Amino acid sequence: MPKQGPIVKPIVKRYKKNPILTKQDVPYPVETVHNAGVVKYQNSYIMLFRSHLRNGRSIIGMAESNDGYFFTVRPKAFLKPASEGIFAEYEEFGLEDPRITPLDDSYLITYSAYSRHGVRIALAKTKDFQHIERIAFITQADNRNVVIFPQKFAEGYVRLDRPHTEISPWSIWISYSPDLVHWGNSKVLIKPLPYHWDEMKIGPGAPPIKTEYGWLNIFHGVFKTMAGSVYRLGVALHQLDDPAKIIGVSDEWILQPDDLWEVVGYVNNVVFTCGAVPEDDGTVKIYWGGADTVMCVGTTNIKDLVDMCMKKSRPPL
Ligand code: BMA
Repeated sequence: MPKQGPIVKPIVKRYKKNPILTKQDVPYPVETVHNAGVVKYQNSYIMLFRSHLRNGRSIIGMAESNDGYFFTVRPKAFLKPASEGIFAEYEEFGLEDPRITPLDDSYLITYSAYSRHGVRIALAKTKDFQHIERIAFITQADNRNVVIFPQKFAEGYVRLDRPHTEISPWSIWISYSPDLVHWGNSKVLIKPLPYHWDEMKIGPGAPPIKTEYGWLNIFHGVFKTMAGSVYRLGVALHQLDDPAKIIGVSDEWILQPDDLWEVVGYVNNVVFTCGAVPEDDGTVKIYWGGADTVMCVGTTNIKDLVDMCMKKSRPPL
């Protein structure tokens, strides 16, 4: 028998019955179920997940749960590319990676819209997860992974986003808006760190979570290897009254592909989050897509994530 190595306690405790949602659970034909936004709505958990169709393009489905672990998928897709107007033109190649932010009496949904013009972010709104209203495109091409903070600040609405340029590739920026449609005053907050697990790209993941210590920002980071790229999750803490100020960025990742369905799938070696749900007992459920193929969940303590940001921080820029 091989000798047992040291037992290292994982930061994120994986749910034993992962994956929690796969294409077999979807009552219409899809090839994947992944990168879902999740939020608490009334007494249930709502999950908006991405699925590849057999033409390689994506649509968004919806599932509901009483406990955050066992989800039932609605019989019909929640959002498909629009068929007319400006939305049809920019959604032609599909909809990806939805994030949900509760704000006032509505839920804001940001998703990636793909078309021959590139990828950009659309904003939609729902009050009841039955009716959805498309509002506007809120980025230009090649700026995605937009997560909106769930409150209005003195400076207006605030979001984290991820523009990309050759000189400063794939970094996390902050932008402000008076009305959720027009965004500006952008500045860069966190960049990939050379020869670090996130050296190739970083981008916002789950919409920020308010804690007494600051805003928790669970993001993804990418490392390029000879066998392709590895997507992992990291965490940063932003100041409560001014989220442009970083308190700390954990030097270490909090989750990496380990389970078979995270290591092998539609895209190998990917854990990618679009949503996390804080609970009253100080824990948080983090939801992630495994290998762009299935949905998984795990729990961790908010205080443990905060400590990782404060005790061993890497430079944000
Ligand atoms: C990113 C996005 C995600 C995807 C990830 C890994 O660029 O496209 O939707 O999960 O790549 O393939």
